[in-house]
Amino acid sequence: MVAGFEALPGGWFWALTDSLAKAVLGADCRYLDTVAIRNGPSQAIDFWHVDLNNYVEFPLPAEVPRHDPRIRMPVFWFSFQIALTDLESSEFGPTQFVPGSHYSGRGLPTQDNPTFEGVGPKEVFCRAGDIYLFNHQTWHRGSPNRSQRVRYLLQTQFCVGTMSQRFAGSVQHGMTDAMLDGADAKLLAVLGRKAN
Ligand SMILES: O=C(O)CCC(=O)C(=O)O
Repeated sequence: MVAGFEALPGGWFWALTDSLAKAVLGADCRYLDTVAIRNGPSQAIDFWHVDLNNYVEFPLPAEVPRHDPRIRMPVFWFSFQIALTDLESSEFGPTQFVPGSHYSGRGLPTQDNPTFEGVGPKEVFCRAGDIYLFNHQTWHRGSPNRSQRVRYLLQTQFCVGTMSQRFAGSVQHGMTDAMLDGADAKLLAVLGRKAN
């Protein structure tokens, strides 16, 4: 776990993530946590999954093939991933997603090259400093790091305000008063320290 709060008030990282998170989740969103992912050679979170132990938020019965594409699926929480090392080709272990799979209403049908409506995994190639957002309901994984380079990513998560209690037991921000010194009302609100 990386606390990192001392870098937040007024910093570029905070300004970027706070404004983007509010655009996706609404003004009442809450910051959850920031973790670092470090994958040495041949390491990865390489099993296909949706997050929270494959928790499908909008499951469908077998006879309903998928969610209606005209619906904009609600997003309750999501991650930013910020590459700290280049992930410019497959050997470096880019994150993989199965596009559209958050509309499936199902968990992973297979670990072997899963597809949704004929579309297979796509990789996110990026350079250190690039940032991408993803919905945890989309089938995803970190592909195996087949290089000798260590792969570093920063992952920062936000959720809608009404869901913040869902994570209260697992996310321990552990902020001291000194770390919050000078935090403005906006920052306190998104940390759940004060009503909006
Ligand atoms: O390492 C990655 O790019 C994916 C991480 C991941 O799947 C996760 O945090 O749930």
